[in-house]
Order: sequence, then C-alpha cells, then structure tokens
Amino acid sequence: MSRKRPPHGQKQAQQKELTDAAAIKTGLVVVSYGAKQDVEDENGNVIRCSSRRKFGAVVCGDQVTWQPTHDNEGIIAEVLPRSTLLARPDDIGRDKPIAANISRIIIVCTVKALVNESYHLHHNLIDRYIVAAESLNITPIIVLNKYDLLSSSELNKLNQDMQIYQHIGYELIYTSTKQARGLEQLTQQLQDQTSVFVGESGVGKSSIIRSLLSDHEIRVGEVSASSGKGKHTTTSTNLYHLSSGGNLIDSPGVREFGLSKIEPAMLACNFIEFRPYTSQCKFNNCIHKSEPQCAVKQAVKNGEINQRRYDNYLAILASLREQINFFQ
Ligand SMILES: Nc1nc2c(ncn2[C@@H]2O[C@H](COP(=O)(O)OP(=O)(O)O)[C@@H](O)[C@H]2O)c(=O)[nH]1
Ligand SMILES: [Mg+2]
Ligand SMILES: [Zn+2]
Repeated sequence: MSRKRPPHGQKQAQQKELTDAAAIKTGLVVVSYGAKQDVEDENGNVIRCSSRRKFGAVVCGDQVTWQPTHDNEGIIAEVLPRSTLLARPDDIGRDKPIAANISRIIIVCTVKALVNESYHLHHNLIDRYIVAAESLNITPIIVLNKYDLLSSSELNKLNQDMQIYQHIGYELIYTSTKQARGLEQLTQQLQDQTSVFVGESGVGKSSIIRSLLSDHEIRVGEVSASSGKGKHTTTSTNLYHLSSGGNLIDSPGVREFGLSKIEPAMLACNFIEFRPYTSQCKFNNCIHKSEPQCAVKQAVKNGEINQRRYDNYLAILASLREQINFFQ
C-alpha cells in the first residue's frame, strides 16, 4: 500500500465517507499499527479503523468510540479516558505509549539469566520493571520462565536469590511452556484483568501467552494481525481474550520501560519495602543516598532492607539523574 500523501486539494475528496454520522459505536483496540487500529465492537467483530492525528497514539487496550465508513472500515471518533498508560522511551527519550488500561504487569525473565554470571544485570532489570509497575500503582507479578532448563543445584540458588521478592509481597511463579508448568497458577492471577507481559526479547512472553489461549483466540489474533499491512505479531502489539475472562497484551516493544516520568526524589516510594522507613529520615527530601540519619540506609545496615535491592535503587537513581541531564 502506498504511503504517499495525496496532493494538496485532493485530500478532501479522499477523506473517508461516514455511513451515518449518528452511528457512533464503542469498541476496544485489539491491534495497533500506528495510524490504523483494529477495533473490536461489542459483538466481537473486528473493524479496521483510522485515527486522527490529534489523538496522538491510539494503543492496544484503548476504549474508543468509532463510526463506520462506506468501505467497511471505520474512523475513531474519540479515545475514552485511560486508567493507566504504559510507555517506553523512544530514541530521543520521549515516552512512546504501548498499551492502555492495564491492571496487571507480568514481568518475565528466564531462570537461566538469573543463575548465569550476569545475573545481577537481570536483577536490576526486574527491579526497574517493578519500579515502572509500582509508579502506575500496579502490583507486578514475576514469572520465571524456562524452568525446564534448570538443574536442581541451580534451582536452589535461584530460590534463595528470589525469596526476597516473595518476602516483600510479590507473587513469583516458575513456568515452563515446554512442560506446561505454572500456567494454571498464572491464569488465576490474570483472571478478569488486562495484563501486559514485559521482559527482554526471547524470554518466552509470546510462548506463554499462546499456552494460555484457546486455539480460537490464537487464530483470531493471527488473522487480524496478518491483514495489517504486512505487519505481524512480532512487530505489532496485540490484545487477546482469555476464555476464562480477562485480556492479555503481547508487545515486542516493552524491553525497556519508561521511567522518565519518575522524579528521583520519588523513586524510593516505588520500592515498597522502603516505605515504612522513608518518613523517618532526618531530612524530608532525603533521597537515601548519602544524607546523614537516613532511616532507609540504617534499615539496610540492620538487614531489614535487602542489600541488593538497595544497590539497585542506587543504580536506578543514578540512571534517572543521567536521563535528566541528558534530555534537559
Ligand atoms: N526451554 C524452553 N524454551 C522456551 C520456553 N518458553 C519459550 N521458549 C522458547 O524461547 C524462544 C523465545 O520465545 P518467545 O515466546 O518468542 O519469546 P518473546 O520474545 O519473549 O516473546 C522460543 O524459541 C521458544 O520456543 C520454555 O518454557 N522452555
Ligand atoms: Mg514475542
Ligand atoms: Zn533517607
């Protein structure tokens, strides 16, 4: 399909004709290709729609109103208010929206990444994802996939390392799509929620989602995705329905997560186990780094706050400050 814009003057004539201006319908965006979206109507039919530029990005999970056009497509009339918006930074540090109205964030990591020599990088990544989720007021769930690849001694080490997350209150689920392990436990957490799966490429996000869906849902998603100007599920963000209730969003674009909106002074609130201590610091603008009489640092010393989580706090704090210097 040509991407050329119509020459000046023809634009008006080429604008899509609405069938009936009064026929405004509601719908849910199930695939977003940038300027076009697939919108699911109340009867489960999927309609290709265009959106006007003034809306900015219209993304998976958006609730919209739309009007049918004569060519069996539609035009999005309005994007309804969002409860949450997940974004990632683009090349120049601006937030690029990925998915809307999310109520669950599933952080996926592979067990191997957490036992190899670069495991601390992956712990840092998990903590970054947790911060991003907490900053949206969403409690994340940690999924450790490819359980089948782990030896029993590796499992022992991993169990010990990861206990901290369960200790501070996060759900931790070991999964294997090869052995169908952990999938029921995960499904329970996804019930009636709109969940987005985040994590590095290759950790098994799409595989897990496919294992949770019925054949029907996978087919519907694939047909819809393959009609999208040659794009397919590896480049577009897709929303699928769980047969037991709830939506799953698979996105290739959430390897990195937008932490850019977080003020350095507010970072500690997103480390939930720091919260009981932050109000006890001597200075109320304490960033828990080098200030005297800092209750958070004292709690680390006392072993009440995990040292590794605190180290990751400092690393994320430093990266937020770098971002600020870089983009100002
Ligand atoms: N051994 C093993 N491999 C898996 C598992 N889950 C996914 N994979 C493989 O990991 C690779 C990447 O999976 P994919 O779902 O595309 O990852 P994504 O990039 O996170 O969506 C594929 O080759 C999958 O077959 C698992 O539980 N165990
Ligand atoms: Mg994928
Ligand atoms: Zn402090």
